[in-house]
Amino acid sequence: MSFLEDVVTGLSLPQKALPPKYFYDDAGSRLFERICRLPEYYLTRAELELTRKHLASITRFARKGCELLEYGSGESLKTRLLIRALRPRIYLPVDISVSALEQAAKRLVREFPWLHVVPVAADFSRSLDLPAAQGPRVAYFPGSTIGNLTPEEAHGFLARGRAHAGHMLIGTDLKKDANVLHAAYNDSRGVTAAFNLNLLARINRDLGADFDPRRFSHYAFYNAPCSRIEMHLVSLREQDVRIGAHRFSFARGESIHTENSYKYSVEEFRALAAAAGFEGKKTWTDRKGLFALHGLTAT
Ligand code: AVI
Repeated sequence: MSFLEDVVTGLSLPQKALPPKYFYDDAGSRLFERICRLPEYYLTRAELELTRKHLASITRFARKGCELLEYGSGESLKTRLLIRALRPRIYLPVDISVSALEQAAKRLVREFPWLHVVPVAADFSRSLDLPAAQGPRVAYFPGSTIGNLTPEEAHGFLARGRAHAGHMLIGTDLKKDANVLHAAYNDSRGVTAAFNLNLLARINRDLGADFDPRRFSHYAFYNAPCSRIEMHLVSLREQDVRIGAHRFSFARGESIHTENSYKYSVEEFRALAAAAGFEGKKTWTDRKGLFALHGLTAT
């Protein structure tokens, strides 16, 4: 489906919704980088800390000289740590954005001249066409990005991944005090709010819509029964918005659901992985028990 089709379909639902993958235009990607450095957004730091701390054990699990597949363009510090430790035979970053892939690949080759990078431009939420593996392949999916999928989508992603890799390293955010979660998605500097509202600016620019972002506000809360942070954009008044030939009416207080961010206990994520054909062999966590990296093996 095209961006327009996704937007029109999402805004026609009884609970209006937009797919979170559209957050990441240039401005959105920059805002996300700022989120990762915020004091309240513990996820990135906790995952980096646990990767540093357990690098030797992670390397033993993934095995030196493996083929390393990464869902994402491989821009992160964690990826560099893994590449240095694993010395993969080949590194396959998978990303929708060709320019992000090219830039990341160039930087990586500059830093690791011995590295054989094979970028794959594709949407990893669908099936992937990958070069055949020549040896053991490990798929790396850091950052709790799997938490932005519903558990059903995460199951589908893992089950499809079985065809690509016998081992997986998956980062998931752990369940914790709802106040800590609330602060991480309602930062005091308003960067997460800007990230959420940028979606409307992108729809205006790319689809010629007439959203007034000042008439919407960022709203994020922890939905405990569903174990997820929900992000919404709430209409501050009754209003109509045009997108090309389409018109959407908003009641005052009505929201667009823009993102879910699921939080899993170690046992819950292992059960999800088991149902998709992977055994949870290892779980590494940071000192404070905020974040987990799972080492999975296909059964
Ligand atoms: C990319 N993803 C794991 C982030 C998360 O925490 O769910 C996206 C994000 N949304 C708001 N802040 C960060």
